[in-house]
Amino acid sequence: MLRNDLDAFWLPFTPNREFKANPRLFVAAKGMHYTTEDGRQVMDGTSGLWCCAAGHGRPEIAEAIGKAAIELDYAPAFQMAHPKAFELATRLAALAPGDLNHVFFTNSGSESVETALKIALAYHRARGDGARTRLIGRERGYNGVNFGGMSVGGMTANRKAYAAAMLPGVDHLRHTDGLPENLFTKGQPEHGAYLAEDLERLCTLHDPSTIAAVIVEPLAGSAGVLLPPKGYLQRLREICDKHGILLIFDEVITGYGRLGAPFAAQYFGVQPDIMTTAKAITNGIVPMGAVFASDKVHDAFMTGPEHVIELFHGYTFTANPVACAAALASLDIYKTEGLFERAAELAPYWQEAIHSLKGRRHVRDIRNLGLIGAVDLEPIAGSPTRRVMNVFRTAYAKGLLLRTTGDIVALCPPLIVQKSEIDWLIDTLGGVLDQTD
Ligand code: PXG
Ligand code: PLP
Repeated sequence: MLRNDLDAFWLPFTPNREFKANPRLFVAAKGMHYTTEDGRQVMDGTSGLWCCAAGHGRPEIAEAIGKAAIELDYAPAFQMAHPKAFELATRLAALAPGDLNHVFFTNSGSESVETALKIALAYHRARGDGARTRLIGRERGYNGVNFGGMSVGGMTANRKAYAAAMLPGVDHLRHTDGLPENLFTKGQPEHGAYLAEDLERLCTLHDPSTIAAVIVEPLAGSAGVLLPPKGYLQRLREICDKHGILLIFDEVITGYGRLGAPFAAQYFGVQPDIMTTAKAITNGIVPMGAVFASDKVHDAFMTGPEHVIELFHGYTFTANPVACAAALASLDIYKTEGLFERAAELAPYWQEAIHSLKGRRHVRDIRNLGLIGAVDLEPIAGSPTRRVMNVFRTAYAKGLLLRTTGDIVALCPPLIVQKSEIDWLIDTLGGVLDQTD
């Protein structure tokens, strides 16, 4: 490949010069595997980027997309609509917990987060409580990369170059990772529900009447699979209720079966007021996101004169017909193949498999929930992420795609994974750890 061919594409979240000196290209994908440019099979340990729950190359979705594109290529969603948008919103609302009955479509997780934050602010204003302008996020939270999500997010590297452009009036809860008493816990950690009291502290500092919403990932994926301690999310919900604050769950990773329930809200039994999703809504095949709002939130907007727009927000590609078709076909697969139930059934096997890596070289913690796992490595002193990148490259050479963040290996295989494939994945990773300095 000519160097010129690689020049124009500026890769996201990638060291471009290093990558272009030694590029990794996929040219096809089917089931659990990618095919590389040089014809190798690579097992997808990460469902793309947490997207491809039903595995790759699903003809049902591709056919639905093709049919939709021929039938109705594009329809505006401002002042117009098309039937599939309503069908999909109704299907999604039925799948969502409690009374999250209203769906606003976006094109990514980042847009879903911006939408949720704007709905939260506008909700309070619509109720005559417009002094509630503060947003509370969490350290090490990943809520996408646009200005709102970056501001409420807590990923230092994603924030530092834009310090002057953060939203005003944002504060952060502490994260829930790293309590020594929780190391190597199988499943949800026992200790640390008290960390939710941070929200009371921020309420005392700012006065709760100034706080519009709290946004957290029920399980933080991107920062390295940080689990909520037992009782933590319940306590956040109680404090929000006490003070009239909206609770937003960012379910961009946890949505659509990853934990063995449709959404993490159902898995943990905690009801948010607003929920953001994307990624697996279309099995990753075309971009789409969906924000869910409760009856209370939605209905607060439906009070003024009926000819006036209630929410000044939306995207050109909101409810794009082809994306709607892809999402409907994906939901069909999830349902007919019982993939959410399958994830729940496989979770104990996955848990034992990943925890079998305890005691291997460099491993300082292992975490898991549903079909998510993380192997947390001791960094090389003075050279953070170098070791995990070596693990990543060696695994890739052996035919296993991992995802890394900090010095953490994150794993989230497609929900179609077989037990024998879990065994191979864990064996391969163990071997790679043994041979990595
Ligand atoms: N919220 C959460 C919780 C996410 O995980 C976003 C918002 C933003 O979504 P978009 O579609 O705008 O990227 C995300 C995205 C990783 C990884 O390796 C995670 C994400 C994206 C890319 C890589 O963990 N999460
Ligand atoms: N899974 C998916 C993807 C769905 O869309 C639905 C319902 O719409 C369900 C599960 C729940 O299925 P059932 O109503 O058959 O219990």
